[in-house]
Amino acid sequence: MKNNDKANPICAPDYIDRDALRTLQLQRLRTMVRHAYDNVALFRGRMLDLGLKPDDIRSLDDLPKLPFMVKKDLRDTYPFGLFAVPMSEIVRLHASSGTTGKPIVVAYTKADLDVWRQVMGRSLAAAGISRNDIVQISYGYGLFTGGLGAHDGAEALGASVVPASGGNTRRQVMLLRDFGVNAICCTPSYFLHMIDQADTEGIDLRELPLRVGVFGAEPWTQGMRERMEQRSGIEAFDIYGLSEIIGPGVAIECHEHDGLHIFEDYFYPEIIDPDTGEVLPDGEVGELVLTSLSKYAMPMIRYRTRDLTRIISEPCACGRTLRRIDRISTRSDDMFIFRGVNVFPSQIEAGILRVEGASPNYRITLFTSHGMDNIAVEVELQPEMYGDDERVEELRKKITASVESITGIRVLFKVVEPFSIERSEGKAKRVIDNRTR
Ligand code: DLL
Repeated sequence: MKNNDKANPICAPDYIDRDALRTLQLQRLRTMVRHAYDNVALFRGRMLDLGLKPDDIRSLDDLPKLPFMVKKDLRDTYPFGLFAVPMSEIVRLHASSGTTGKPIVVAYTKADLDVWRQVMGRSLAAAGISRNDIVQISYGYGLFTGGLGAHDGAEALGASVVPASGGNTRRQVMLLRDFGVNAICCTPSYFLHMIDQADTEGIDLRELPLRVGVFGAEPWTQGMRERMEQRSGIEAFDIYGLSEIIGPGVAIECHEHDGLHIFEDYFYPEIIDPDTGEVLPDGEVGELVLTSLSKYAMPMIRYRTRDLTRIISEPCACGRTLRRIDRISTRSDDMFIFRGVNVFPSQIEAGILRVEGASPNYRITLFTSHGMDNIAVEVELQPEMYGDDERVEELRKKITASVESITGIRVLFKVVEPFSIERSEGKAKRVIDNRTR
């Protein structure tokens, strides 16, 4: 059902008049800049270096004057160096493991948790979830923000929450069926795993009351959406967020599925040229920079996310006044350079899934041979094709051509046995880099 959330008071800010929104944003921004300046040494030092005082921020157009924050700032001040309130005010800590070394640590005051609960509640409402639904949360609970973030949002909506966490996929499928679950929140790769598990047990998810999936924490393509929706009968919603800013609930798709609405009353988006730091106009693709407009434990001002997208400012048919971002198909960190060509794993996924009969389970390995970079991509066979060598070879050729047409590079494809690629229960690791440099 479309726009069924308009009547829900929790969603009122999604339809705020844009002038009123800008007034609210400026007021919150000024409070945050003052709070960070007074309480975070790193931020104050950078402001002083630039000769800036909090009162110099008089309009939203002054935002680009402020210094950027980056992930390294969190690592350099590990664990608590960016906290802006005393520990007695902090009621929750989360951490994200990242790729190397120490995790980054994030913190919340009671007021911060209220904001998070609200934006996650609004997110789930935008996906058509209400107090009448049973919601299974299969993001990992713990230091990862996915589990508890989605949990609190679903509870705020008054839905019946099944806190399944990740793992034990057989039990997940059992819960989906036995509890008559209506909505599931997990990574898209984990949902694929559940679909496979259900298949193995002869359970057709399309026959269950399951109707909505809220998927995020990793990039996924339109092709992946189609596969999942077709095999499970659900409507899939893309949800975006990151620990540094709050966790899940920064942006979500509405029923139009044409970009993700950013909760701009709490998160101010900018797009910059990743090389020069210059702010780009709406519509142009670049790095997403976010400012948290109400985050007291750890204010993040002009935080460079490394995620590439563009801002869509045209009005959405759903009636929300919040601007949208395009699906985050990629992180600048995930890009690899292959023989001089920039390649994103999502391009390879898109190429594979354009081919009918290709499975969405794949793994990319980069390796060096005779001093040259090589890419090998393994794609699983659909069980029904197993043993039919002619069809398998035809599939391999089609995938090779499809990926070449998108990326411009010729990739070595290997079709492997069904279920031979390790399944993910959280964020999938799609690329293994064995190159020697
Ligand atoms: O992944 C928060 C989250 C949990 C979002 C559950 C959505 C659902 P981190 O572990 O800090 O936090 O990872 C954040 O994951 O900068 C993106 O690169 C990526 N990411 C998150 N959501 C999406 C998405 C959580 N919908 C990093 N599409 C971000 C693409 C995403 N990438």
